[in-house]
Amino acid sequence: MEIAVKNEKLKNWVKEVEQMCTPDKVYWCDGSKKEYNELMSQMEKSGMAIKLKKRRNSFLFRSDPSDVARVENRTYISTRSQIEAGPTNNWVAPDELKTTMKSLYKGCMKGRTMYVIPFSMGPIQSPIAKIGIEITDSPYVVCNMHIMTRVGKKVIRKLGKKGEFIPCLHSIGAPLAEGQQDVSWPCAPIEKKYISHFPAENLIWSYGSGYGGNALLGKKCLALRIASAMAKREGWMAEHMLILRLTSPAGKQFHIAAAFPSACGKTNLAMLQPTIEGWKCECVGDDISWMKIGPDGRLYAINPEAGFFGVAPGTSYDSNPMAMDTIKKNVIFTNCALTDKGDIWWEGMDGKPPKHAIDWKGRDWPTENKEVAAHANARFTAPASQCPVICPDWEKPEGVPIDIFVFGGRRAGVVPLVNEAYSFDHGVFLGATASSETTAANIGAVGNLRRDPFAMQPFCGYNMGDYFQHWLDMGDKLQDKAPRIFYVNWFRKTPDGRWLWPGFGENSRVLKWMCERIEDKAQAVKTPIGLLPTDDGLDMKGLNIEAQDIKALLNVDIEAWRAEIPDIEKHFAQFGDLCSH
Ligand code: GTP
Ligand code: SPV
Ligand code: MN
Repeated sequence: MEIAVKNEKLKNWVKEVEQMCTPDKVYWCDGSKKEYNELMSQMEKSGMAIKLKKRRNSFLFRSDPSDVARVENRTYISTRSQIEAGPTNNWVAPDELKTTMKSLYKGCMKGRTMYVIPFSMGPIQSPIAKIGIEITDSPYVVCNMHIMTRVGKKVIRKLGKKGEFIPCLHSIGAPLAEGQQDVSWPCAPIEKKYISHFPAENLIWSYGSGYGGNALLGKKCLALRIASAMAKREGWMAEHMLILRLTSPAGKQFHIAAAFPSACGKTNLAMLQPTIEGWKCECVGDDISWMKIGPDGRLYAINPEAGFFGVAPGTSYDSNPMAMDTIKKNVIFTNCALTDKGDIWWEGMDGKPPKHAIDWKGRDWPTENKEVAAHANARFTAPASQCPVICPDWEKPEGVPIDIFVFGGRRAGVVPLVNEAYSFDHGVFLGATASSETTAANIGAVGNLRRDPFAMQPFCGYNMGDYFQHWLDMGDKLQDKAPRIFYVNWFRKTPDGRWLWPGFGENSRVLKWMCERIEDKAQAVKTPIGLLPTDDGLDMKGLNIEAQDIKALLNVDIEAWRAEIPDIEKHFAQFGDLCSH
């Protein structure tokens, strides 16, 4: 990079890391197209990237089969005392963890280039934005960061001499000995992977994985785990939330921020195509929301990211046409299948499956034992600006004012399609007790029911009990300007396993009810769990759905809810006296 770096702290840190990791070369990223193209063609030559014949400037990567998702059991919140990390986080004391990791980092970039990536989370001129510097030995990470964040000289310029940044150190943990042949997806074995956070120093150290949130450190590590701890200290919010703008036929705008656990429908809802007449939806963000109280006392949200790292399987013109149109060009695909024509494919894509493809492990597909062609956590990395329904205000420095919070999860039973909290504090209870079946976004069992409070269980950078308190405090500050809170479940099933609700674009019917509620235009039924739509409360015009299904979707089964209580009590009991204040 030609621009001179004047920030001494940054120069010193880069030097220190260079001495510890001993790369062959150090390269400062400028964020240019040229840089992206050069790295891609380098990776194409080395066999790591496959250029797709059928999609302009798009590439397919196949990860090592051991490195396909986040690793919650190798993720650490290293606060001074364990109480500060709380019962839901893995904890090792900072000194001990640093000693362990330093011995791994020692010489770990041998035979590789060390890339320095200056990036901004949030539009550079936004008062809510933060600067990070990621050091990595993965060119795949550099290219993904180009799409997911704002990278380059403009960040160095903003940083100036004395500016603050969040140091994010990443290594795939696979040094190359003299003459050693590289593999196409180098990484370290699971027991050597560490995704570590030191909130007191705003510091991130990641080792051993090249995949997603483990490696693109601006995302979960900075924008959620470190940012949530900063937000608690400074009185703002960093949440695992999509942001969308809904415009009514009368032209009134509503801004909604919704928290669902990983792979539970944020990208889909963020790009929703309403099926009800006259309503319009625009996407501001699909995964993370940073929110501050504005001068008018309302809560304003920005999307700190610049791209989407979306779940590929299940994405189709039927389920999410706007995502399909977003990924026509300039996309990085990871762990998707490759068709004979030179395009990608995954389970749930429109039309018939190809007769033959190369699966995510690089084998001929179909395989003998009928495995899936794309990994369940296969992802696309695409620029947000390519989304046809990106909101014209998605990069507005001050953000958009939030009217509605939505929580939810994936529950086959018990939880109704929608209910509204009686108050902000009741909404905090709904968020705090949110539950969902686990998905392939984390390495581990899929389909296990667990509490995932505010969809932040894997992402809260401090004691979850203190985080609940922070939510209550924000409610007190916002008072009557606080967003109204709703809870949804798109994933209800019949006993024989059929979806009760069509979901996707039809979810607009539920959002419309929320808007009518806050405008005082819709009645609600009081139930022990919250306020539900009346029998004719949801707009069902043009939707072919059996009356008994609607009844089931809006049913509050008192006995089933009573049966939840012991688990809710157990959930809260784990915080008990542990809270750190
Ligand atoms: P992360 O990026 O992991 O944080 O996930 P996300 O919340 O953005 O997940 P995404 O929107 O990509 O959802 C992934 C899965 O949820 C896919 O299998 C979708 O088909 C499914 N899904 C999304 N919305 C709906 C819905 O309304 N109904 C049903 N039945 N499935 C849905
Ligand atoms: C999630 O798991 O919630 C994601 C994907 O958004 S990752 O960036 O890998 O965490
Ligand atoms: Mn996510």
